[in-house]
Amino acid sequence: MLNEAQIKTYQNQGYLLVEKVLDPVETLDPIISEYTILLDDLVRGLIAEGKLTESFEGLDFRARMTEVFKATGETFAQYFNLCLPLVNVSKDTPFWTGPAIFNLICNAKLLNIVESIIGPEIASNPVQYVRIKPPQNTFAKGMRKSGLVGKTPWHQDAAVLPPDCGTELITVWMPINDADELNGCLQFIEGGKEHDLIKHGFGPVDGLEIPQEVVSNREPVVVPAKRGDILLIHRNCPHSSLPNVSNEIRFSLDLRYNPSHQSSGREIFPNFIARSRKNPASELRDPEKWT
Ligand SMILES: O=C(O)CCC(=O)C(=O)O
Repeated sequence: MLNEAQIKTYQNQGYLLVEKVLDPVETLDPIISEYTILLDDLVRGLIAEGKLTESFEGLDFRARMTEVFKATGETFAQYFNLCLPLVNVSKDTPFWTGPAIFNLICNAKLLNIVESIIGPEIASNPVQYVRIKPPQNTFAKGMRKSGLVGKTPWHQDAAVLPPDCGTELITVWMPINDADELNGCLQFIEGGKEHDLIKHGFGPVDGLEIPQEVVSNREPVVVPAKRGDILLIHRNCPHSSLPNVSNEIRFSLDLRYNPSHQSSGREIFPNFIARSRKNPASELRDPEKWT
């Protein structure tokens, strides 16, 4: 659980870096293994389609993924994502809901920390994403660089939910590889409680974003995070990411939770009970049912 000082810091800043929460080998490596299998399938398919001539076998996940980005100029954002898109979903729309991701969503250490903020009845919120961000210099010309693959624009997470849903959404963001200033870690505008929902405009890339003039007079705090660390983000805390100007991918997950008596704010997708102290039998424990 978080201690009182950490909770206060979260409330004052609007975000909190909690270091060394997850065991990288036990918890994050299984995710890389799952994504390695996915990448294998992708590469096989691309070779069969003639979009790739080399399989880049023998490279680790990050290096191989980087080579595939470079060779194809495609981002495969939906292929790797754990969430369906909001529009144009068909039977064939790809997404990935493997057991390692499910186990992470239900990880007891994560849920203990989330419980410190939103209480013991916790639903996994379906607004959550995998982001595998290629180096900026591998983007093909004219490619749509949404926040799933490019720099994420300034926004508050509450802005993606209906304004009247009242959901006490909390974001748990975690790097699968270390995130730093070079490969596009997150940055924040401090003052969690002071912010109401800022009127977002429609940006060219991701749709909703806070207009530049609203944030340009505030000094953002850049927050690198290492494998195993997590970042808690209050739904009203303005944040964005830096661009990935390194030579390798930046791989992260942003999971979300809300008190389970509240609406998820995205009712078209199912959510599930990740923790219930009142009724533990209601917790979902089967990754296949989640899928
Ligand atoms: O990972 C990123 O680049 C952005 C994450 C983010 O903005 C979020 O989780 O709300």
